[in-house]
Amino acid sequence: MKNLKAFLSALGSHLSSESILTDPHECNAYGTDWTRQVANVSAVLLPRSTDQVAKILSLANELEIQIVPSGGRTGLAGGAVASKGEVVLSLSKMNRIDSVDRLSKTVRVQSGAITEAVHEHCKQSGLLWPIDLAAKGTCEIGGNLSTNAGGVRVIRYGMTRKWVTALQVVTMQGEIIELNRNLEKNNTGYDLLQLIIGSEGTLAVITEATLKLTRLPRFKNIFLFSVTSLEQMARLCEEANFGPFHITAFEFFSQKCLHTVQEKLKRISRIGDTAPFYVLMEIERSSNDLSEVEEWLGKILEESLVVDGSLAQSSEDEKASWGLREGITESIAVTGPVRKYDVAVPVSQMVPFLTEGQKMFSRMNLSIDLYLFGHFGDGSPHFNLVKKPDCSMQEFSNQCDRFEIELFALLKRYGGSVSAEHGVGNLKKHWVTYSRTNRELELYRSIKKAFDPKHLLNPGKILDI
Ligand code: 2HG
Ligand code: ZN
Repeated sequence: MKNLKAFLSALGSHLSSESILTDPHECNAYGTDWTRQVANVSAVLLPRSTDQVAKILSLANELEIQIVPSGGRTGLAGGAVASKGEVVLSLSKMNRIDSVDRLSKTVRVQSGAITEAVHEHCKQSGLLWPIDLAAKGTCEIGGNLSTNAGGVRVIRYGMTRKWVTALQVVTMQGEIIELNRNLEKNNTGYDLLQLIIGSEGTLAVITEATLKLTRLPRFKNIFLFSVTSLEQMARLCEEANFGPFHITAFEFFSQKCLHTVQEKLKRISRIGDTAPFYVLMEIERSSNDLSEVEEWLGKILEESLVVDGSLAQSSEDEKASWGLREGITESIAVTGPVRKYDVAVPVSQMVPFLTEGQKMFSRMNLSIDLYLFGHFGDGSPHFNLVKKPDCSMQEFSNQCDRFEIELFALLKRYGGSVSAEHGVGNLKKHWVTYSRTNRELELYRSIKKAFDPKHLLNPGKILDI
């Protein structure tokens, strides 16, 4: 990359030598994410402070160096991929977590803090940052914010953007900006904090955030259900909406997903595995008295709203139940090459959409396996296509492309979105027009230009400029 040498040597007086990596093997590990795209990274920078980030960005802007911000790199849309010789700016060393402010129920953290570490920290004060996803042990707060991550509790708490009261960001010109001053109410015009959240590192680099917290649920229970059909699943969900509790997760998976988690990860289900679909439902209650919940479960079983249903009796049971749902991505990853679709439709359209999607898949007669799972209660299913051993890589890729066209056409008819929670990255950008109008995209370009006129920050993500 042009000017790279000059850039790194200028940085030498601001960053220690351990904060600058140039060994290609070491660097490339920072240039990919869970999409496993091939990385091509010129250098990796590991700043320890916001001032260092500001220095890096202002120098990069001056010397026209392309920068890819990076967190835990667990993304599934290629938002943190550096494949064109960019310099990766990793926030991982900036992982400070301040003490919890119990009065305002907030905590200030740096971007590189691991999501699960933030959970553990807040738990000691009886509080929760309610963004919870299978990657929580590895993903970082900066990545959660940049992608407006979803996860398994959106049905109760919403997406990441609801749980932030302030951000510190650095622009490509190296300005440090504090957004929103930790105010719960700040009704003074455009909300730049919300603009940055979900912008996938294309507008500015998030260095710190004040996260909004809520009380830890007092009593939680986890059910596993098996159902005969999607219709039955929808009836169960509707019934649960009016049960004597709050639903905190309503997740589903197909029999194929269950069998794969059982086989590849040796996870055990306490209900049978012969039904076509399964539901993991988590609920929250304010009282310790389980009788109302047991009565509700009795009614569900009696009215045959499910094939089988079971309430976890111990924390091991609970962990085992979540292990089935949260192990799906990992078990699929060890099964074979995979193409992922993370789409959204109105919750009321989940049954017809998924029914048509499955029929379409069968009709196409592909030599691919379909794994269907996701967040039923949020209207956000995941279609994972996995290569069969006897299908060549080229054939797999062609067949996925054919399926993709049909899936997105169906999605369009249902007024859905091509990305529910994983973001656009470099994988979904060609389909953005299915979810956004041309006028919206024109405005996107103007916004990008206002922040980063030279197109140096996370180039080729969300949009080609
Ligand atoms: C989940 O819901 C994640 O577990 C990953 O969003 C989905 O692997 C996937 O397709
Ligand atoms: Zn998901």
